[in-house]
Parts: sequence; structure tokens; C-alpha cells
Amino acid sequence: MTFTEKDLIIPQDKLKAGTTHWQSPSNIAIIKYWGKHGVQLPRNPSMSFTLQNALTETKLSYKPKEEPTAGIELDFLFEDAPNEAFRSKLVTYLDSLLPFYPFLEQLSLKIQTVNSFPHSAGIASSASSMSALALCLCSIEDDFFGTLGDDTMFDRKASFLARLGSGSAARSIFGGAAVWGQTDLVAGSSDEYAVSIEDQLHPIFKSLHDDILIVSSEEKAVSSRAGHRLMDKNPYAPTRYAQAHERLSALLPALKNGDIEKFGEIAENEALTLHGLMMTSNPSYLLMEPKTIAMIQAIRIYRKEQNVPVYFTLDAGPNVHLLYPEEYISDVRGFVHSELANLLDEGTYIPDFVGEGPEEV
Ligand code: 2P0
Repeated sequence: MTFTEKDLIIPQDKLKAGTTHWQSPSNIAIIKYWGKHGVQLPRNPSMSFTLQNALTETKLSYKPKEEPTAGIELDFLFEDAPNEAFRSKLVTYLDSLLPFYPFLEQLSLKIQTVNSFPHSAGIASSASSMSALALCLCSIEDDFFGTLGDDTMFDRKASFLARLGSGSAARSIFGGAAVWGQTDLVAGSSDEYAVSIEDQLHPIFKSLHDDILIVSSEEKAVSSRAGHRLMDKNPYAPTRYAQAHERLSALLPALKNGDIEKFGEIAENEALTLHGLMMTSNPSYLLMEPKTIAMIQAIRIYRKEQNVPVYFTLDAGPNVHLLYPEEYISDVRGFVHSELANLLDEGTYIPDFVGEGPEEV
């Protein structure tokens, strides 16, 4: 499916103004997407949980352009203030969609976006922001052309458009958990968009917690975009891509059976593999910080000594995601306050858990 089958141009007498408004969450990958090719196509399938609290809310207003002009006309406010750097990235993204969405050239657009988490918290916002915007775009398509009335089609198209903005955003369209990238293990999976695997989750994973322990909120030295590019010449890349398939094939049964130990083993291995790939890139780089490692050691000791199933994963940055089943919340929070508080940047952690996915506002 390429989503180019219809010529989406609005007839002159049907042009009108309107607004669409979505909130969409971030996600945390367990099997990591790291390495891409072509137009935002993944080198391996990835799996993530969709979060509940870390959200972007995006309002997209549109009206007919006063004068027909070529290209995208966009006004942009981030947290109520103009932001030229973000605006220019969005113009590039929307321009890249013109082959699918020629009608965007007929409209004058205004995007207003806010995040539920502090911009400076060091939490990647590309998954939540690009998925929220993609959902708004699909609402406009459906409003003008009535082409996405079917929920599966709507979500699939939103995931496809989100992916073109940021790969990991493809997975945020679905509540619970999603897989992005073609694999024989998941029916209907595709490199072009993510699919839901919510119905393949044991209840223990539907309410899994993810407390995001903030080690540093500074902007990272190497962007994910640059990190993906470095995979092209990483000598371990072919083995890594094969490993991601193997790990997914071990993870899916664990998710279904509620095997938290197996899940945790894979999650931690994936996190360290991701950072190992950064260290073995050329030039090599390190996004973990001493406090990241101190937290990892403390988590492993606590788990062993107290027999509490709490595991970590890492995103492309120094912050630690603490994953654990709902029933252990008071044990784990006690551990965070007593053993990890002095490692947290300004004492900050962001409590989150597996969520239900985007919502139209
Ligand atoms: C993931 N990450 O699977 C991996 C693991 C971070 C660590 O995808 O270039 O912002 O926009 O497609 O999605 C972060 O990279 O990259 C990412 P682009 P993205 O979530």
C-alpha cells in the first residue's frame, strides 16, 4: 500500500476553513529501531509500548489560501510562541507530503502545539508531535474527501504519514503496543506503517509502568538522525539487524504469556545494544552518563536482592526508563526515593504507564 492511489485535490467550490485537534502520546521502544534506508524505512522491525502521560497536543487550523501559490503556507506556534526552527522543519515535512497530499498547497495552515512534559526534560518529542500532526492531517483528508472513514484505514494512513516525519512516531498511533517493520511474526506488519499488537499483550503488560528517571535534560550531542546514519557503516550492523528479528521472536511469546523475566532480559539487552551501537559507530559516541550507569547497577542490585521485577530501558539519551508491573508500584517508588533520588536531575522523574493511544480533542 503506498497511499498514492487517489488524486486528493479539493474542488474550488468545496474549499473551506476548519480546525482539527488531536493529542498523541510518546512511546518507549523495547526492540529498538536503529538504522534506516530509503525514505524513512527501518532496517529491522521494532516494538514499543505507547505511553499515557507524555503527550503532544496539536491543533491544525486551515483556510483556503487567499492567492494560489506554490508550496506550503504555514504559521506555527510552539507552546504559544513562534519557533522558526520547528516551523522550517515542518514546512520541509509538509512539502515532502505534497505527492500524497496535493491539497495542502491549496490551504493556508496554522499549527499550534503544546507538550504535556517540559520541553527541556530530555524526553524525545518527535514521536508524540509527529503522530499528533499526522492524525490532524488524516482528519483533514477525511473531512474533504471522506476517504478514511474506516478506522483501520485511518490509523494506517496516520501511521504512514507519522513515519515520514519521524520513524518512531509510526508506532504512537496505536494504544497499548505496536510493531513497526515487516516481520513474518506479526500478520499485516509493514515497513511503511506500524500495526497494533495490543490484543497480543498479557494483562501484566497492559498496565506496565514506565517511570522516566531524568539524568540530564540537556540536548544530546548527537541527534537520532545522525545516529541512524552512522549505522550505515557500523561493522556490526548486519548482525544487529538479524538480532532484532530474533529478539522480537523471543519477545512476542513473553508478552503474550506475561513472562516478565524474559521481557526484562530482552528489554535491558536491547537498551545496552542500542548504546553499544553508538559506541561502535565511527565516529563513536556515548550518550550514557555516569549517573545512567549508576542507576542501571542500582536497579540490578535492587531486583536481585528484593526479588522485585523492575527492569530498565534507555532511549537515545542518558535518561533511564524504569519498567515494572502495576502491583509493584509502592516498592519501586520507595526504591526510587531512597536509592535513586540523588542521581536524578533536580530530583525529577516523570511517572508514566502504558496508555490507550491518541485521542481527538
Ligand atoms: C526507537 N529511537 O525505536 C529508537 C530507539 C531512539 C532509540 O527511533 O530519524 O526520532 O526521526 O526516524 O524516530 C529515535 O529516532 O528517528 C528512535 P527519525 P527517531 O524508538
